[in-house]
Amino acid sequence: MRIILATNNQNKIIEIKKILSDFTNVISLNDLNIKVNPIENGASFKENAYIKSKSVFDYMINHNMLKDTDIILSDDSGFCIDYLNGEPGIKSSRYFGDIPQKNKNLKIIELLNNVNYEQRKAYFIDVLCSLSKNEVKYYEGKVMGHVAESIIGDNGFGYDPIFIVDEYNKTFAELDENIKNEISHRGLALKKFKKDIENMNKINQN
Ligand code: ITT
Repeated sequence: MRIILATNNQNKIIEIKKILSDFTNVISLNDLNIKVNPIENGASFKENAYIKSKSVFDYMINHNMLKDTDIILSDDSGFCIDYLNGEPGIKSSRYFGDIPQKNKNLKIIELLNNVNYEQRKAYFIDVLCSLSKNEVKYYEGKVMGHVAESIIGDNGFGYDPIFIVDEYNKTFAELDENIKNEISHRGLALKKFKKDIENMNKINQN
């Protein structure tokens, strides 16, 4: 069984490969020389995740590359802030347009200037779509926190330096990557995916 990661985000690939390190055959699009650029015009994380997996699925079918046991795994994720009515949400990667991530983080801090702790509530959400020739499945993970008042920490990527995770009262960018992967939206969704695969393998062995 190959698990093909349908993402162009290198940071996600690093995290997912680490979290799925028990599986030997986790492959990126680069590894297979697959070039896709799906238009994420779905109305939800779930729809966008499906669009990503399906674009790779179609590419592989068209190029005679898809094996019966292949799983195409995509991830649509987002940073949702109460005060901004859930934004950036599904627009997280294109929020404020094509500017450096650090500037996006600074703009969010500015938008929330003088906003109280309660209204700074935010969460990260991740919806995985696992697509094979036989079935499509979804797995969700969510982690609660607050928007920081400044950029804190050097680890991770994206909005990590402005997301204070409640469980640790630290930003994701301050946490060791293993801790982030243990508690993050992506880590939690992947844990469910992993369990499902392990259960399926057990059934197949019996
Ligand atoms: P693919 O569609 O190719 O997977 P993407 O970056 O466009 O890559 P998303 O559509 O899921 O992926 O965008 C989610 C954005 O939310 C992402 O670009 C980051 O800015 C942010 N994000 C998601 N997970 C994050 C995390 O764990 N830490 C920080 N920011 C994150």
